[in-house]
Amino acid sequence: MSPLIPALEAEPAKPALRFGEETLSYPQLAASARALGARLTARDRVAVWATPAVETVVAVVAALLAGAPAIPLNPRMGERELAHVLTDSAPALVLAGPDDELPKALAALPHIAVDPRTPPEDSPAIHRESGPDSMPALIVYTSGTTGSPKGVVISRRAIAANLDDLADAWAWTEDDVLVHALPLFHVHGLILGILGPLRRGGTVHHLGRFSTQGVAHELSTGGATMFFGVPTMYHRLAEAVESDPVLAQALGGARLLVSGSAALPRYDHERITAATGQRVIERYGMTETLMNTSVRVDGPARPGTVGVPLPSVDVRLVDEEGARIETSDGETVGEIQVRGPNLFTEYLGWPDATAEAFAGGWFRTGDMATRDSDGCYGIVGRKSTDLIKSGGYKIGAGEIENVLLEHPGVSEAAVTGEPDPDLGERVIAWIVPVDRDDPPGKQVLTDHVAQQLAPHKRPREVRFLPLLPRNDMGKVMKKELG
Ligand code: MCA
Ligand code: AMP
Repeated sequence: MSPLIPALEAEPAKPALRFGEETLSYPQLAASARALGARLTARDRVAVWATPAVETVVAVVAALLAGAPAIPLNPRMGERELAHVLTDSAPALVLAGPDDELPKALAALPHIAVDPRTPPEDSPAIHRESGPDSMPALIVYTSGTTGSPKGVVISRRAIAANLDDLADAWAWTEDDVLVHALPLFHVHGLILGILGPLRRGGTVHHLGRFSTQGVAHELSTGGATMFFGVPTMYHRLAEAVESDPVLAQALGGARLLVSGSAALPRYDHERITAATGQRVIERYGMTETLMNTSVRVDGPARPGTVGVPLPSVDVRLVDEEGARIETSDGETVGEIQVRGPNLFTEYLGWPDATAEAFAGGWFRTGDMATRDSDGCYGIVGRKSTDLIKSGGYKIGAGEIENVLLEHPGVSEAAVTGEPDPDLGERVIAWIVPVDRDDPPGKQVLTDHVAQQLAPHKRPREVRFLPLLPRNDMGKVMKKELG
């Protein structure tokens, strides 16, 4: 098999990563990941406490070298979610930074403190990635419409094929330096944002936390050539850029600005282009499929579309009966289905859910789109009202509803997404209280959710109702809420 990160063998004398003041060169990253990798056993799953720090990258790279599937964990996950992920994925051990404080559920597992410093020369080390390309590399947890999140098993082959497709679409090379501010426990931040630059032999500068000034600084004086962000970040850049000539110049000078994880509204595209002369490129993907389409740097700009299929990805539109839509009129809407080496292997431990996700070998994304005469796809919405995208995070309504229903003051609960200029959508909880005259406090309910789930899943607003609108079958009609 060919290595996922060839530069770990070539060891160019250049920086691989920079997080704040901390920089690791390729030889340093290779040495620390090899030493840590030697302490891991192939095929034992390892949980990685995925803070935005150098330790997370060393841990993931070590697991890749050892052939141990890595499960990146959101360090802000609530108790319920963490307990679920640990039971569902049964990691053999946890990798975390030496100063990280782990919650009780994790502290009970065997644990290795990740040390990014160069190990002594005589310490045992793994020298090459081993095992077949089809081996699971990462298990990334993602929300579904109902129930708890599922572990999406992603192979090394899928990652390699997809990153090479993106390199082709974006003319991405070892000379690129990425400015990065995304979390490291999802596909966008971890695969595109970290493994992407490493596979190319390039460099990534992580800001730790997003700020418009941080992005401006890295693009203007920090040597960065590109930025990957979610639409919320671009919205904040668009808000700031009109009155900030330094930011305008920095964005204008970038080689590539890429947005994804949710739709970037045309208005934000236009504001950024007007202030900087720069166009933002959109690409479309999903945890289960990695990236499927992108606007190409060598193609037409097409703001408001997610571009054309990547070279090794087959994309089709399908109507309600499951028939392929042949027209490319920019109007006919169908579900996007995809096929290719980019697809996930399975939902960990959920064979039925895996089987249901496919139609004759095609993965059913649940995203609805049109295709125009240039072959560009335009996402128009989702099949399900039970999935919410807020700040680029996918949030399943069912998971939040289940937690709300456990509160003694809640009789019925429905969760919806409402348009929000900054977050894309914001989470709204609709509650039928047990006692209409004495409903639970709104803050009490959001705190209850925040304790069990990650902060981005907590409702921004709670609204009380005497009853939920239901159809004859008793199903809540979410479109009537609001
Ligand atoms: C949230 N907060 C609240 C409430 N809700 N506080 C009180 N009441 C509430 N109801 C808190 C948050 O915890 C946070 O706390 C603070 O308010 C600000 O929240 P917010 O503005 O939402 O977030 P932010 O911290 O400013 O971050 C915005 C962000 C972030 C940086 C855009 O949403 C983000 O990193 N998004 C990236 C998501 C992502 O990576 N998606 C990729 C998925 P505190 O201040 O304490 O932190 S992979 C994918 O989608 C596919 C593959 C793809 O195509 O990429
Ligand atoms: P996740 O499950 O977190 O990986 O989120 C995947 C979902 O994000 C997709 O199914 C789409 O609904 C959405 N998505 C990702 N990129 C885009 C984009 N550029 N435009 C619109 N929606 C997007």
